Amino acid sequence: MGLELYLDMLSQPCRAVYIFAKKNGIPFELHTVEIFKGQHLCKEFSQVNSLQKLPTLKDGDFILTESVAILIYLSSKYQTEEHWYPPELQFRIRIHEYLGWHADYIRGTFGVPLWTQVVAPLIGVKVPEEKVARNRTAMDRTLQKLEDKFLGCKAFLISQKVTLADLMAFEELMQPMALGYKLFEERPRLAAWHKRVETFLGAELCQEAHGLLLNIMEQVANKTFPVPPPEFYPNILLRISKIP
Ligand SMILES: N[C@@H](CCC(=O)N[C@@H](CS)C(=O)NCC(=O)O)C(=O)O
Repeated sequence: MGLELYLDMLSQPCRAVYIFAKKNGIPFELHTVEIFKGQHLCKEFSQVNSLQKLPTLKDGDFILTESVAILIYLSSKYQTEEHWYPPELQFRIRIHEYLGWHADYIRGTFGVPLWTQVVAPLIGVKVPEEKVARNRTAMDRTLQKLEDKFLGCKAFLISQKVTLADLMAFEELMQPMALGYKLFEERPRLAAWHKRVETFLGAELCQEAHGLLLNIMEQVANKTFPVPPPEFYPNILLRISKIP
């Protein structure tokens, strides 16, 4: 059995893995696991990944979780172009510096609007306005740091070429953008960076990867977005309760 990827295209790290594999011509079998239908909690998927998280990679008997580990595994195993994960120590370590910061500040912040605007209302929960406003402020502050500290005057976050850091950031920012958030209105440098990443990845691949997410508001309006099953409510409520 070849490479298998368990993904939900509504998830930022899943899309990063999907785009990376597609862009680099890595063949894989896709298993779609729909989180909002609670499919990641079912017995079949739990036997693959007892952590019940996506993305998950299966390569023969080898099972791997965590998007960053998966991206590094794929880049090493398939010897993708060096710019993604450059061998030079100081570039490589800058990617990890970024990804550490990303885990603390980007992840968990830019994913919040999907929970407050889409998932919470679906299960009849109203997230207090002050939390929504606080999240918007946190996004603005984080974008400022992304622009000043990481992007600076370079073409991409780490160097003049695309790396795993750009891909992870790009996908995370897609989440609120798909819900209509204008992230770059007063940030021309970040806007230009975003355009460069999109151009590098290619419009067709971006459309393919973002299709589900970009349709989300339509799905909600048409009531075709899956209403999570009750057994998934405790996870959802826990996630929502963690919004600062
Ligand atoms: N640090 C992990 C995060 C994985 C993660 O949180 N995945 C989410 C989807 S974005 C998930 O599986 N959520 C299901 C749940 O927590 O119940 C990574 O980057 O892979």
